[in-house]
Amino acid sequence: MTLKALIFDVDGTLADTERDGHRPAFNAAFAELGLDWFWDEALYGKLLAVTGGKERIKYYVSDFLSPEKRPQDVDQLAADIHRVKTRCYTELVAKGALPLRPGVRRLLEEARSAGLRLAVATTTTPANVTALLEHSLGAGTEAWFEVIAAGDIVPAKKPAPDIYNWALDALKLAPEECLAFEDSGNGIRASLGAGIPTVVSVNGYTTEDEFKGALVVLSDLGEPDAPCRVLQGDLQGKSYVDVELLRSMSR
Ligand code: XBP
Ligand code: MG
Repeated sequence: MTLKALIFDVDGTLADTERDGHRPAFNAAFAELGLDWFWDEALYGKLLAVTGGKERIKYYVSDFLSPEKRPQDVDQLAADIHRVKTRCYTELVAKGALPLRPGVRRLLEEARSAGLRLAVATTTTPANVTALLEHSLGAGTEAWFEVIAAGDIVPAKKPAPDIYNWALDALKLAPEECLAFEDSGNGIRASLGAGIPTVVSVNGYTTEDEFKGALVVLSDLGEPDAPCRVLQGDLQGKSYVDVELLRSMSR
């Protein structure tokens, strides 16, 4: 089938947002709400096993807090924390704290010029996607993405394929007409679960994840003057990901 659309995950793929973005935003929300919780880098790496900020908070309460320290109404508390956290996160993004990863801007611009359709499929909250695109990619660039499938619009978050199936339905495309870009084990299980061939670019939290079935696993998408490293698969002698390579991969 002919490649028609590129579907991008957000956190860890467009930008390295978890360690220095979401994590400090969660900690700022805990402090603002008077909770003595603190998620350091190592603990946060464990908590990333669960996607979705509200779900991650509940996972922390159930699996990391001793019974006597667990709050009463966890659902309400998770919602309250998450509302504050999302404000903290979008404020952090607005300060330009989270630059795009290597190759992302170049590939997006190249894809647009080549007439490929663009979409987002992410577990994160829609407001976070808007903030990241506006402040890290540039004003008005949210319009580059025909479909933004994000957060709670589907009942089951990654690794369930729901968010990718939602994006395919909205694009009215078959999975074989698309390529997905992911950073994590949860993410690729979601994209492959929807039948979409997937390119992985790992980050500090995901290098040890399982990426069985990926087209390639890379250090990042690379730049002409900053080659990426190939961790799994074959980049056909290229040192960065471009549209020509993607077209040849999706044949
Ligand atoms: C990553 C996630 C999100 C973020 C936090 O999403 O799992 O939950 O960690 O964002 P993806 P929220 O890799 O699919 O972009 O707090 O808004 O969920
Ligand atoms: Mg991700």
